[in-house]
Amino acid sequence: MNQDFTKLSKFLSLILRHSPSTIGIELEYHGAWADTEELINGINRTDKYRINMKILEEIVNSDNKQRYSFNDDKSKIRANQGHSVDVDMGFAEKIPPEILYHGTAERFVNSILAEGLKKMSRQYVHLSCDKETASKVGTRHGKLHIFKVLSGEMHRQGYKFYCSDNGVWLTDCVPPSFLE
Ligand code: HQG
Repeated sequence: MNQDFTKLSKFLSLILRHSPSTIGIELEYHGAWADTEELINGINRTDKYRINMKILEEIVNSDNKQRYSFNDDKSKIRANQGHSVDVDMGFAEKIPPEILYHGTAERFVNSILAEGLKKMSRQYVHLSCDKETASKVGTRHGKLHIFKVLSGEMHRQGYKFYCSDNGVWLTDCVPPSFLE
């Protein structure tokens, strides 16, 4: 993806996860879908970016984390995870692997050990199935620390887990006793 597409993709994340009103659109509550045409028109109205269906398709297809999806006829588009707005993605509960990982910054470690992992501004706590992904997530925040999450044990004790279409594991919270 070239530089302009990276910026445009970040802007798409802002709209489709956090702030659709930035371009004067709304997301459907069920499924978090935006109308593709409204999205394109809304982005073009900002005068910051020029976008059309071809560019949007290229961003969706080339995104390194497969962050976005179209519906079947491409009349709607959404982010696969990461929302802070109140939407229902309709995720089905799924049995997690025995261990998941959470990458974060060292400066958050004491607070996390005391309070557990909280969803902060998002709808869920985000967990990764491999250390490499967790390290990329954590490095965004500062000096990396990776927590091992005893997800299998959490699940046996009744905690619910979901997995987004792009493979991010989600749960409501991780109490300190399930962190290593
Ligand atoms: C931390 C990216 C103090 C938590 C990634 C994290 C992900 C606490 C930060 C997705 C805490 C929240 C989400 C506590 C949690 N005390 N700090 N009790 N509990 N935290 O960005 O997981 O690239 O909302 O460790 O790939 O970093 O944007 O969550 O550091 O999947 O597509 O609070 O965002 O996806 O930060 O990242 P975030 P995250 P994209």
